[in-house]
Amino acid sequence: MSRSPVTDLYRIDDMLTAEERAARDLVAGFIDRDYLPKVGRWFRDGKFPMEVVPTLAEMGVFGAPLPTEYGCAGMNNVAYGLILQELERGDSGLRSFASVQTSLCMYPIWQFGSEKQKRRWLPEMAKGRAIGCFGLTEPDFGSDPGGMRTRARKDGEHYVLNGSKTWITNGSIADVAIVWAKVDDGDSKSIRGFLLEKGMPGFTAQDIHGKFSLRASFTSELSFQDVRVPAANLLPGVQGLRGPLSCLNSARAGIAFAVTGAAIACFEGAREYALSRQMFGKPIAGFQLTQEKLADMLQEIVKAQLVSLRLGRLKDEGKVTPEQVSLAKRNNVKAALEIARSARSIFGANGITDEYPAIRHMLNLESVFTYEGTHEVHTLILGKAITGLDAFGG
Ligand code: TGC
Ligand code: FAD
Repeated sequence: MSRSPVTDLYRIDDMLTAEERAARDLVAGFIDRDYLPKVGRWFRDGKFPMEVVPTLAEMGVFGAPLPTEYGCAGMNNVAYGLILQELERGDSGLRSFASVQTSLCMYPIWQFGSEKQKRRWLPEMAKGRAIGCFGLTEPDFGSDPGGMRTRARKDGEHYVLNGSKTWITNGSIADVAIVWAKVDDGDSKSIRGFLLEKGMPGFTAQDIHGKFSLRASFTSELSFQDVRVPAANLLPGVQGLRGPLSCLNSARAGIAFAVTGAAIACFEGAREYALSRQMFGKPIAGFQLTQEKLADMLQEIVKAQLVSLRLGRLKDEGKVTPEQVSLAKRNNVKAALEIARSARSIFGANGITDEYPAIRHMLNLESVFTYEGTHEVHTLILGKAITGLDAFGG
């Protein structure tokens, strides 16, 4: 699914439709022309470049797989995955922005929202005029979100929210936050989703600083102190942990596609460098040990591409299962992280600078390994599917 004959050894491109290739190539052109020349500065400055948002919207990135009746592009999941691959070839921060907007914010509004909520938010979000975030993780409940402490108490025509969320992508720049909270109605403590709007009294967001990863992305803490949320802002269509976990299925499938973009950027950069860097009187690409690294990288890229393409097709046929998503996220992120580390070594000392892409991708992929379900959580999801035994806790 790469445009280069070297990374598309298996001619996977031939398995794509003309529309899928066109969606990918449009975004690839933007990344090469407008994003990659500047990403080093954005990463150093620790800021997400808001100026790229209108262009992403014009290319149909936000809400790409959602229906056209809400102003979205109505693409299939393979085309959407390929777009994410190109965004991540730019930087994981850029892809994260699109994943959160689409899979974690627009998707739940579309899947579980009222018609009024859909009409209000989806067209604006597709145009990039409204930004969304997704608040599930809490300081003491990351891998185990079912234990969350954030509470929503019914009070007449409102719910009153108290609690906090952390590690929330786009938190400080979001116009709307999907916040998952336990509704405390005496006996019933079901998890529900709420649409919190920027500026609601008692709702604040603070950026997290000191990150070495996902620097070109805003990551925030959210705090709720007696936030009065109209009952009309409750997502009516779902309750229980199933709600947020359904959104994660969609985002995790996107990540499986996306990380191949980071892997390709590392592989291509390392190959080019190895061909030009001379040591012991010849290009380092001519040493067998370097060739082994490049062969391992290419082999993993080909496998990851095949896994994600099959996953996308299953999703488009409505046949995908959470276990299939876990396998793809687990395999492809680990492969991409190992490729980035190996590419970094080919660049030698130069590889620790941001003049070359490997270390930035490597650092970003450390977050991707942890978010959207850690590598270990996906191991246990597969372990449960294989054995029927739940090894999570208790
Ligand atoms: P468990 O008892 O297994 O399930 C509770 C209910 O949820 C249902 N369910 C699912 N539904 C849809 N999709 C899935 N993948 C589902 N997995 C489970 C299940 O059927 C049950 O439904 P019901 O109706 O019977 O109640 O739940 P558990 O508490 O044992 O937890 C299971 C576990 C550990 C796998 C889950 O909690 C988990 O996935 N933890 C990881 C948390 C996580 O991934 N957080 C991500 C936060 S968002 C983020 O990282 C964004 S990063 C930014 C970016 O993407 O760029
Ligand atoms: P913990 O759950 O404390 O895990 C720590 C370690 O223990 C991990 O290695 C884990 O695999 C392991 N572990 C935990 N339980 C088990 C077990 N049962 N068996 C074996 N090992 C176990 N969250 C959101 O809600 N919205 C966002 O937009 C968002 N964006 C993020 C952006 C970034 C840059 C990062 C880094 C995180 C983001 N997250 C977001 C949070 C992310 O989803 C969590 O970090 C993740 O779910 C893991 O939770 P934790 O960090 O609390 O780790």
